[in-house]
Amino acid sequence: MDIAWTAELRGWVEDSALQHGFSLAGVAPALEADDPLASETGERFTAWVDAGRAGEMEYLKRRDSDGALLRTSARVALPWARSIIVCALNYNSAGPRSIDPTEAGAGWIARYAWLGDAEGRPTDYHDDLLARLRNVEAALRQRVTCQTRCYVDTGPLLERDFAARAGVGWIGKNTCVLNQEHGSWLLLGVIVTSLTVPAEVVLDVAADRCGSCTRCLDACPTGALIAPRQMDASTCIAYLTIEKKGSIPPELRAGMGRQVFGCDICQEVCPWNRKAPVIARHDLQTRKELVNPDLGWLAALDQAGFKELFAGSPLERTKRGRVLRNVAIAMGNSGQREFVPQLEAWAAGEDSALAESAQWSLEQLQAKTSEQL
Ligand code: B12
Ligand code: SF4
Ligand code: SF4
Repeated sequence: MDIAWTAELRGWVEDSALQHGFSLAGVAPALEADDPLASETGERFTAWVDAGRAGEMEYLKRRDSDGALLRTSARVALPWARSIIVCALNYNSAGPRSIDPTEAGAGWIARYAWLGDAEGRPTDYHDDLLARLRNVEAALRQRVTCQTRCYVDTGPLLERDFAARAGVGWIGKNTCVLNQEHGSWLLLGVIVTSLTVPAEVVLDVAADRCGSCTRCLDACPTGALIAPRQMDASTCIAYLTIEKKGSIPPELRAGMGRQVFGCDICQEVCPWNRKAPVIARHDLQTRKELVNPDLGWLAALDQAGFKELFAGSPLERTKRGRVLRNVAIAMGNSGQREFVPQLEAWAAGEDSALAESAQWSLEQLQAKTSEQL
């Protein structure tokens, strides 16, 4: 017999998530692919992939044997799925924003990658959230018999869509999940379950509170937010700096500014983040050395230095070569002539994407100097 959610079980699981360190939690139904609500999302996602918006992120384009994109419904890849527990962790810190004035020559690493443990060692949110989810999952399975699977990022499902349907927050025009109290500095983890959602259990759906605001769309330096809630990920700085292999299209480089890993701009300008609470936790600290890091310091990291600083952090997966490529572009955008020797050394090197990016940056600095003469 199918085991179903009750209002009491749902309240209990949400409390359990908070006890295990999450800031918010909720439950969303995993609807059948032909349910009108799910098919609307599925059609939107399919159109997005077909329009080339996913760039080179091949994992987003995975299909089942019938040709359906896995992410169009949780039930495509996980036919037993009936509901999704969505847990969110606030990772805001008291640190500055990338749009605040700072030293010339400082780069930017996205806020979520600043996280370290109590001793200041790098932490990857995937590991941290997964450990917390597994505790909630174990507690749930002690209480009821059901099938479960935990994911942070890696599951074949649209986490933000489920977060909105679980009442965790609404999907802002910048495509991020936003909560009225916590803003959008939230990382998501999900527990897929076989627990059904009976009609009498009313689930929360967060109301859209973006109103007439368009600050995120106006602030995006590369125009990646092509319409409210629609991103061309292939031009988003987070994609270019984290996911894109090889060379970055030259026409997008100036817009990248000083971003070395990820991009926070469309969240920093959001009025809902002005009063977002700051994470106050012993086990998740801000690694201050990663806030406004000096580009020259990042450039000087050899393989061993990179490993010491980033092993176990989200930058590890992007690897040193791609991070240096981003540093080279940020140097070109900095207007700082002091970076010329480093760029010349890279331009003469063997890594073709790095050499070509460094050459581009040398030309930017040259053009800037000519302008000033
Ligand atoms: C691929 C990916 C990216 C790509 C593409 C992002 C994108 N917007 O699609 C890139 C590399 C650019 C990226 C960037 C970032 N990412 Co990312 N990313 C993912 C990943 C792995 C898949 C997202 C995906 O499927 N995108 C495809 C698009 C089409 O789907 P979607 O973003 O979910 O968009 C849905 C809504 O827009 C919705 N929608 C559109 N219109 C409407 C209208 C209504 C009424 C409704 C209800 C819904 C709706 O439909 C879409 C499909 O359902 C998820 C984890 C996961 N498994 O879901 C993390 C995830 C979305 N990323 C996350 C984060 C933190 C980031 C960054 C902040 C990192 C950084 N600082 O650089 C930036 C934020 C950029 C931004 N403005 O979104 C978090 C988001 C948390 C949050 N609060 O929203 C996630 C959930 C990871 C996690 N586990 O916490 N990311
Ligand atoms: S993360 Fe940066 S580049 Fe991407 S949509 Fe937001 S502002 Fe634009
Ligand atoms: S900046 Fe404005 S439009 Fe964009 S997500 Fe925030 S409230 Fe919504």
